[in-house]
Amino acid sequence: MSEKLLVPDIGDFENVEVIELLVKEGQKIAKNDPVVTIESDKSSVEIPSTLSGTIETIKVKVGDKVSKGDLILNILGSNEEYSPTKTIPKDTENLIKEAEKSLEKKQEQIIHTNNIERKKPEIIQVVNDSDIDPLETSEWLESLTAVIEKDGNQRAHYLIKELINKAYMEGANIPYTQNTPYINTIPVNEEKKSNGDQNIERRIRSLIRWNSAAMVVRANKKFPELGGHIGTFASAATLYDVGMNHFWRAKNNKFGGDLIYFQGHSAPGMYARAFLEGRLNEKQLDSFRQEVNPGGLSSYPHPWLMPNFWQFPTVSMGLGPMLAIYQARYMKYLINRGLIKDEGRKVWAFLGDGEMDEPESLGAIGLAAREKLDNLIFVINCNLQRLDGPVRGNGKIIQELEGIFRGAGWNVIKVIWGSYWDPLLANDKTGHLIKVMNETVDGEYQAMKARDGAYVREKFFGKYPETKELISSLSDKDIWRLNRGGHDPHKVFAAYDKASKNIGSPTVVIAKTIKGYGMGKSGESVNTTHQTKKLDIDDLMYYRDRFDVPLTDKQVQNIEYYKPDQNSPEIKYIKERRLQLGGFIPERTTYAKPIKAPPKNIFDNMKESTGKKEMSTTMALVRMLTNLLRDKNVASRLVPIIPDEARTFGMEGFFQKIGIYAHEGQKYEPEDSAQLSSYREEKSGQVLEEGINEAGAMSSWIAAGTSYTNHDIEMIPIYLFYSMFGFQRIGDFAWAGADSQSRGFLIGATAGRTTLAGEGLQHQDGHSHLMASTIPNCKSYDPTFHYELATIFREGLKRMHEKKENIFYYITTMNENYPHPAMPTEKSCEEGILKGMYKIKEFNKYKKTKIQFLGSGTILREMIAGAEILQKEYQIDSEVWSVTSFNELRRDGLEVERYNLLNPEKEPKKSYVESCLGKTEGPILAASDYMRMNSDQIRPYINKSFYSLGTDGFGRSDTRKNLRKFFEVDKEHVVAYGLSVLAKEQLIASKYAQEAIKKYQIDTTDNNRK
Ligand SMILES: Cc1ncc(C[n+]2csc(CCOP(=O)(O)OP(=O)(O)O)c2C)c(N)n1
Ligand SMILES: [Mg+2]
Repeated sequence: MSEKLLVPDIGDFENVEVIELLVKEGQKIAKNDPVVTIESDKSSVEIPSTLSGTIETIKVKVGDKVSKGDLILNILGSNEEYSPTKTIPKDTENLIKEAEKSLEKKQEQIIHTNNIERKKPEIIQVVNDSDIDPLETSEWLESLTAVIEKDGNQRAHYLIKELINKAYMEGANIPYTQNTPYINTIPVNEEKKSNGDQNIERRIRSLIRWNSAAMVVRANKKFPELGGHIGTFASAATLYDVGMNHFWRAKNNKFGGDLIYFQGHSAPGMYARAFLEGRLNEKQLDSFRQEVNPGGLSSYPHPWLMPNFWQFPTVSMGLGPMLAIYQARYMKYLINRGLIKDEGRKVWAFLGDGEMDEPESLGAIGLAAREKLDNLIFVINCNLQRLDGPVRGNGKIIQELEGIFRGAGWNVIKVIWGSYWDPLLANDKTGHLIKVMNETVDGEYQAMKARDGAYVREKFFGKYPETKELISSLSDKDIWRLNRGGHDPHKVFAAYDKASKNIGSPTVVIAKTIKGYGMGKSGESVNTTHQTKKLDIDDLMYYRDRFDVPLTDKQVQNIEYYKPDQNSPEIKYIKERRLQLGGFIPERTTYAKPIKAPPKNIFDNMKESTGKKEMSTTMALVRMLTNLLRDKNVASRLVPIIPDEARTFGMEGFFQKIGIYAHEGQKYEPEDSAQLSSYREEKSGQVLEEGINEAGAMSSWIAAGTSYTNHDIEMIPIYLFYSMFGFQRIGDFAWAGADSQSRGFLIGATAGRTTLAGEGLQHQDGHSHLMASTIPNCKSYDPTFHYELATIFREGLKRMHEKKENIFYYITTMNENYPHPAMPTEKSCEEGILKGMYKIKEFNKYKKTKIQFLGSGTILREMIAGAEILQKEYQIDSEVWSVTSFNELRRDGLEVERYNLLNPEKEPKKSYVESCLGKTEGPILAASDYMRMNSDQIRPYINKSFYSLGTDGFGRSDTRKNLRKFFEVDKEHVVAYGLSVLAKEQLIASKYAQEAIKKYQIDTTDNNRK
């Protein structure tokens, strides 16, 4: 039976152009196969078939304008199929009225229920399954009522709080409150015991401690400028060791591996362990922070510099927490999309308590809870100190963090006190010990650990007679031994065990430690601990004795490393543990298969002229992405990432086509469900719609861009953002992404200082390319025409995802609509586009005077228009060059210049710029929609007079025309400046320039464009 396929509801658009027919008459198609692509002035979208069958007749052709309800084609389908004509609500008005009526009814009901007279509250006998003694319950409730009546709510609140605290201390599962007392979350009787050999683990830990400190001290003895940290790892050694010995599973051919974000400046500890494991040798340890010669160890975790070792750059504080959250989320995304198996892998992130002050550190914790990231564990090392002093001198960072994380919906595990405190807490019958613990602020806790047992006896236990009494039988030494939770392997083990078994929410382990633990007077718990990188002999002796490191005095004096024999129980143990856990950590490997780049002709439609049809490069990009989604190798690997701007960029068609990732699917019917671009959320959705969160979007981009190593699957992230809110906002993440060797595309959309017209100062980007140029492995391009964009994009896919080059692309696209010419047929054009410039037009009529124009982005069109005027009105010839990347041209220039200077006797090489412009006639005038510095970059590589125009200064809102006039990058300025340049070069009389300046009413005063 013949059915009609009509244009569905396409939102607010009418008369939308058909730009592609994706099917032929006689062709068999399945339901949901796209049949045509339509394009409004803002976006293009495919219309899917609503039934399967054979296409009978196609009723539209490319170029037709269609609106909702128009007939697209007839299809011969079966009767059972859903008829497309039925997909459009016939009588929307009636539907709305019906819906409104039913709402009215509901409201009436609500009002009615509200009118029901409320009874006075009375004590209700609780009768349910969990109440084993209702009588007792009612007695408790009666007592409470009596308290409220007699002493008021405050008193009742106090009593409830005391009851909860008491229940908590007895190990009861208490209801949610923001804060719990200042004691461990896991009661002693619920602590899971480690089956590790504690003695041997302590010995191993001591050696790691020693070697890690020795590495820093030796480096600084040789070169005091190198720096490094001892105190941080000293405080965190147990936190790492327990993970390494018992929890963190490495990647191997059977398992994908847990992902560990190490705290940046604890790196020496990781090297020291790798030394014992036999992965690093003494020579390498001695090259700590000396990376210029091969084999040196990076100061901090830098995958770029140690590509087989480090996985995640973390030392710029605040990035690690966000990257870890989005990594965990991305892992679930890959699982939910069926791209990797769910193997119960975890993401662990180690953070400093000072680091938690970075807005980024806490900025995404809500997302982690919302998305139920139970594959994520934060460990916050609360040594109560940062660089200058206490993290919270007058407060309690652990309690503060507990409240914040608990409030956000995290599972919080506090590890405050070590096992030596257990008997004291058990004997604290009056609750005074907990009272002192709660009352003491971090500044005091820190000061106590910088002193001794006698001080603690007086200042801490001395506060109340009850607490004084509690420790009366303990010596000062015993008191000093009362350890903090983060230094007690039993407590840490129990916490990690619980954390890794938690289901339904992310976990944060908040561990209390001592900064510079074991460093004694040289740097334990003192404000200067963070900076301590030199230890004198006495300090080293103390450190050795403190941890029983088996070194002689002489060896200590030489600051020797200590590594037991290969067959020693320690080395055997450490290796055996890692073998059990699947291999070494950290380690960076990749087994991802390349993605075959799409065929060369995939973007062929971008090589043809658009005729009179106008479109923006942003639209061209969206068209290209639509094409890519039809390529079977690429389609599933694309990860479109958008921070709430899909509609701005005309990408809303993607919502329906590939869905928005939502870990719980879509629990509601979207308001626009009848429309073609309906907001469709799905568990296996492909688009990462990040909301207004550029840092989060960038974190997702990095997670996807490093999929090839962290998940052994090559993915193609493409993050589209408002170009002004790109590098400027997330520059540090971009740097970390580069360090991580992320592969993918960053698209600075609505780019250009004068191209984004009305939005004004904070929106108009005139410098993102300069920022991009600061990142060594970032290739940035500012294309004007669709074929340039297509050439660059395909090359990017090939280089990054097929050839696996560790580079990434930054491409600006614009929102200005204009016609696009056909791609020039010269073979050199493609090479030129990729290298950074090619000749796009030549005006050669008069053969008298010539000028070279170099234009980039939309300003290239102003230059072409200016060149036309110059020929027509002034008989001046010109050559116009499209510069797709001043950054790439500069990089080439730098390399060639260096070669020529260092090879003075060899035939000099030519920079690409010189090979293009060396033999041309006339001076050069370059312009872009960015600051002059953008085009000025290539000035040194041209042996000719060079002038540039650009958009220096603050942007402001106005029309494109006015803005280009104001910033002096419109065609009139191109003409006037062009003439002036020629006059200055004495190629024409200056009166022509003067006349043009007058004619175009160019402001010659200092108009102060700031
Ligand atoms: C964004 C950023 N700002 C500043 C620093 C310099 N810095 C390195 S460590 C540190 C103090 C860290 O304190 P904390 O997070 O408590 O770590 P701890 O060493 O105490 O474990 C600072 C300020 C940095 N690495 N990154
Ligand atoms: Mg700290």
